[in-house]
Formats: sequence, structure tokens, C-alpha cells
Amino acid sequence: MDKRIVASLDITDRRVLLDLASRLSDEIFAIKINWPTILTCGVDIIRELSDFGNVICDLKIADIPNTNRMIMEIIRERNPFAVIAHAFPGLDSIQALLDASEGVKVIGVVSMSNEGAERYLNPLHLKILNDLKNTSAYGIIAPGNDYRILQEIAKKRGNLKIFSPGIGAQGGSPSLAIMNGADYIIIGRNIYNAQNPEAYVRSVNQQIEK
Ligand code: O7E
Repeated sequence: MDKRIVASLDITDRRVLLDLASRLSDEIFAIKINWPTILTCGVDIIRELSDFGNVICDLKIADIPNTNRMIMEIIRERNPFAVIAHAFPGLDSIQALLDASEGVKVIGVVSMSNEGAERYLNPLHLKILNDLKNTSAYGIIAPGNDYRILQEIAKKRGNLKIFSPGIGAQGGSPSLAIMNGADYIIIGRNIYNAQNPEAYVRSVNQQIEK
């Protein structure tokens, strides 16, 4: 079976992080890291983690084209699979990332899983999605705890892969997120706070397979 879990290892202790990454690597599609990890462990943690599989850098890049390009040039040297960027600054900013990517995939945020996103970002999700479909972006972020939005996005996503956070600690169910259109589910706290993270990941894989 294809692996569908992205482990969001939002861990700030380098040794704990590398140990968990090595234990989970056979059971997951990718490891996602976010600012807390990069700010504490340093940017070279991307390369270290890439020994264990695909690394997705969740930087939620959201700047002018020139700054986006500079960020991509720093990240791409460290063997990531993908970077996550906000699309709301505009297509010129996303295009700058794609132009500098040298094969690193770009995943754009279409809609977020937190309650506050209902006010600003989520009302724009279809507009953002349509714009991203006209780029060479690889995927999009859509909430795994709001099945209405997820379904709506899934119907119109074209070739874009859907990555869905909001699973577990934020209320979403792994199998319902997949049934409603997610290609990959992003899970953080429920994995790294589990008493036995490997057993938890295996149980989610079994649940998805059913
Ligand atoms: O709630 P958890 O612990 O399962 O962690 C979820 C992770 O996904 C965490 O790193 C958070 O920053 C991220 N995330 C969301 O929770 N909601 C979103 O809408 C988007 C993301 C995300 O992955 O960002 C990509 C843009």
C-alpha cells in the first residue's frame, strides 16, 4: 500500500527528532518539519533528516518574489522533498519559488485547519486553488478537520496532491480525511506524544487500508 502519512515532527530536541525519524521511516510518506525545529536545530537538520526519507519543509513562505527566491536557494541545497508556501501574497511570489526550485516540490496553502482561518483565508480557498492549478505547484494544503472544505477542494484540485493537517489533536479523523479527498494526512502531536509512536502510525495505516 502507498504510504499516506506525513509525520509532522514538531520536535526541538535534535536527538529525539532523529531517533523518532529513523524509527518511523518505513511506515510514512514523509517527515514534515516546521519553524520550531528549524529555529532550534538549525537549517542543516533538513539534510540530516533526508537520510530517513522525504522531508517537507513547512516554512509557510509568504514574501515578495525576491525574498522567496533567496529562501528557496538556501533550502534547496539541503535535499528537501518539498517546501510549503503561502499562496496569498500572489502568483508572482509562488512563481519565484518554482523558478528557483531545481526540482524541489512546492506545496501551496489553500485553506487552514484553525478556527481563525474562517475569517480571512478560507473564504478565498477556491480562488487560490484555481490560481495554483495554473502553476507547476505539486500540491496544496487543505484542512483534514473540515470535510466540507476538503471535499470542495478535492473536486476541483486537478493534478494537485492534497496534504491535510488537522488530524487527531485538531479533531480530524485519518480515514474520514482520506475518504473526503486527502492524498496525504499530516499528523503531529498524536504521533510524537504517543506512548508508542510506531504502533500508533501502524494502526493509522491499518485504519486507512480498511
Ligand atoms: O496538530 P498537530 O500536532 O497534528 O500538527 C499539525 C501540523 O500541521 C503543525 O505543524 C501545524 O503547523 C501544521 N498545520 C496545521 O496544523 N494546520 C494547517 O492548516 C496547516 C498546517 C501545515 O502543515 O502547514 C502547512 C501549511
